[in-house]
Order: sequence, then structure tokens, then C-alpha cells
Amino acid sequence: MKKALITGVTGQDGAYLAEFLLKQGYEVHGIKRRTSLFNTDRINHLYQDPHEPQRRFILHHGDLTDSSSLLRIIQQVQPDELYNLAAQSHVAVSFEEPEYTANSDALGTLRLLEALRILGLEKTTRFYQASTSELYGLVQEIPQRETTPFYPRSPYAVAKLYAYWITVNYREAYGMYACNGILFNHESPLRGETFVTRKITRALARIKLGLQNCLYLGNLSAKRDWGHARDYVEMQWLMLQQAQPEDFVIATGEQHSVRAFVEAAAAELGIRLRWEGQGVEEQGIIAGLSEPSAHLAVGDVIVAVDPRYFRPAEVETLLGDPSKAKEKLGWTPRVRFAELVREMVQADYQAAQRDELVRNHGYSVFAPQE
Ligand code: NDP
Ligand code: GDR
Repeated sequence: MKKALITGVTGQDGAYLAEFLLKQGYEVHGIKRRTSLFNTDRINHLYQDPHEPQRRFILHHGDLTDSSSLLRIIQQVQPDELYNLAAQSHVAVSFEEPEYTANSDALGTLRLLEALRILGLEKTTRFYQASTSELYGLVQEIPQRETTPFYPRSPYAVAKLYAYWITVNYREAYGMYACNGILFNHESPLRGETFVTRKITRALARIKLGLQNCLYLGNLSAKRDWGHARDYVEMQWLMLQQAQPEDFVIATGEQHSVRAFVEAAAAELGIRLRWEGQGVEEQGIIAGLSEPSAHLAVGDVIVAVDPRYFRPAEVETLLGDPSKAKEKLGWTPRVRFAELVREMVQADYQAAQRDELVRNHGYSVFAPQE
């Protein structure tokens, strides 16, 4: 039985990848951080009792900033495949925690690669690095492909640039099977609540049910190439099944603005939008809103621009060219934009209905029948 070790197993991609690898018959090990509250919501359905002798899903406490934990876990697991998905992955937060972001995202990758080398596994363990379209930043070419020059625009992207190159370097220096997946944005109902797509679907669902008044956003004109996380993790696995290690762009080849995402989600819910500051934006200036709107007309949904969500340096446009992955990995995105929006909206609407029930009736409605 093949063994996989996943860092970041409690994250969006980690959860989908763990599920996928278990289906493929792998023994799956995951590294999770110690947290004061449980952080395993996304993988609870995969949990197996530690007393179960045949269990194939095993969690270990560790942290990308702690070499000793990584060495211990890798030594114990001796993985055939190591997927490095762990990261401080929020671009805006990286401006607030740049040093920590560099430590976990850049040096964390180095720590894993060194651990493999120190333990003599550099020729046996295959390594996947979660690289990102954020490397392209201030884009030098449209669409972006594997050969497009990088121009990172945030502490997150700069840290990921180091991780990208140290992965290439260890491949070249030590003959490791190590790959970068340069993945464009991928979303799902499991997406963290502060990334823009999930923030939108969650807020609009709650606004529809009267649980929230207003959705505050930053740059509405930013454009992204959005795909579905479930599709993308399969490519992470496929990259490690090739004869030679190579780097691949994974993207849909389709681009939409943040504003278009809001409109698609609102249409899905059948709600009417009212934009604050729209006129200003049409003149090419991003609207700023000094005061949140106090009074909403009944039936109106307000989407307002709040400058606090602007970034010190922005990535305005990303569009991937996945031709190489198409040719060599047989990549075709199964889920397109409209379907992605629909799935996320439906999941958040169900969650909001549950919150509404709790608000109106209290937790007692969920208590077991007496
Ligand atoms: P998430 O933010 O959902 O998950 C990140 C995971 O990393 C979580 O499990 C988190 O743990 C863990 N983590 C964070 N810091 C550390 C640390 N110091 N030590 C150990 N674990 C840590 O990200 P995604 O699943 O969306 O993304 C997976 C990877 O792919 C990331 O590296 C991201 O940068 C990259 N990426 C993502 C893209 C996307 O669109 N989703 C696109 C391109 C790249 P906890 O649950 O405790 O917070
Ligand atoms: P991104 O994703 O920065 O592309 O990084 P995010 O969803 O955070 O932002 C996308 C775009 O939307 C604009 N935006 C807002 N973003 C957030 N989070 N909140 C807002 O209110 C808001 N309003 C507008 C942003 O300015 C940006 O232009 C994601 C992460 O998963 C990274 O880890 C990954 O590497 C890249 O995708 C590919």
C-alpha cells in the first residue's frame, strides 16, 4: 500500500486530496497544527478511531516552522509521496504577518526538502509543492504559462517564489522527484470564509435570509481564473505519477471579475443587488465608502466597497494557459464558473438556513429527542 503524507491536511485542498488518495487505496498521513479549538471540520468525515488497527487515515501534530516535528513525522511515516499544501495562504494577511508567512511558506518548504535529504529519502519520496498563480503577480504575459516570468506582488507571493525555486533547485541538485503545481485560484464549499468567493456566497446567502445587511468588499475589478478544488487536487496527484518530474500550470483558461462573481451568486439566489459607490467605480476609480449604509430599503441588497479590503499592492488580472497539463496530464476542468458558483451558493444557503433556525428557535431544535 502506498503511503502519502499531506501537510495542510486540515485546509481546503488537504481535505479533498486526503479523500481522493484514500479512494485510490493509499494510507494517508496528515500533519495538523495544535490549536486551542478543533480545526478538523473539513476532514472529520475521514476520521478513524486511533484504536482501529487497520486505519488508513492518520494525523500527526507538527508545524512547518518546526524542523524537529517534520523530521520525526517523515522518519516515522517514510512516505512514498509528500504533498506540501500547508501555508499561511491569505495574500492580504501576508502583508500583516510577512515574517511568519516567509517562515512557514518559504522556509517551511526548505525544511521538508532538507528532512527528506537528511533521512536519505531524496531518491524515494516524491515531493509536490503547492505553487501559485500569485507568482505572476504583475503579469508579464497574458495568458500565463509555465514559461511566463514571475513578478510577485505580496509577502505571500515572494515566500512562494522561494518555495518554487528551492523545489526546482533540489530537483536539479539532488535528482529528487519534486514538482511545482502552479495552481490558479480554486474554490469550493470548503474554501476559507475570508477568501473572496466564499465571502461572497456566504454573505449573500445570509443577506437573503436577513441574517446580515451588507457585503463589504475591496477591489471589485480584480479578475481571476477560478476552478474547483476537487478537480485541482487530482492534478496534484497526477503530477507525481509521471515518468519525469515537471512543473505544471493548472487553470481553467477562463477569467471573471470579482464583480461578475457577485452578480452570478446574486442571480443564483434570485436577489437584487444595489451597489454603493458604483458611479465612482465606473469612472475608473475604485469606490471608497466612508460610512457603512445605515438604512437599507426592503428587498435591496447592498454590496459596498470598503477600502480596508484593498491591498498595498494588488494582482489585477490572472488567466492561466493550461495547455501543457492538457497535453501531458490529460487535464480538463470538469467544473466551470457557473457550476462552481451554484455549488458554493447552495452550500452556503443551506448553512445560513441552519443559522436562521438556530436564531429563531434556539439550539434546542437540534437537541436529541427526549
Ligand atoms: P488553506 O488556507 O485552506 O489551508 C492551509 C493549510 O495549511 C491548513 O491546513 C493550515 O492549518 C495549514 N498551515 C498553515 N500554516 C501552517 C504551519 N505553519 N504549519 C503547518 N500547517 C500550517 O489553503 P488551501 O487548501 O486553499 O491551499 C493549499 C495550498 O495551496 C496552500 O499552500 C496555498 O498557498 C496553495 N494555493 C492555493 C490556491 C487556492 O486557490 N486555493 C491556489 C494556489 C496555491 P490550519 O487549518 O490549522 O489553519
Ligand atoms: P487571492 O484570493 O488573493 O487571489 O489568493 P482572494 O479570494 O483573497 O482574492 C481574490 C481577489 O479578490 C479581491 N477582493 C477581495 N479579496 C478578499 N479576500 N476579500 C475581499 O473583501 C475582497 N474584495 C476584493 C482581492 O483583492 C483579489 O484581487 C488566493 C489564495 O488561495 C492564495 O493562497 C492562492 O495562492 C491564490 O488564490 C492563487
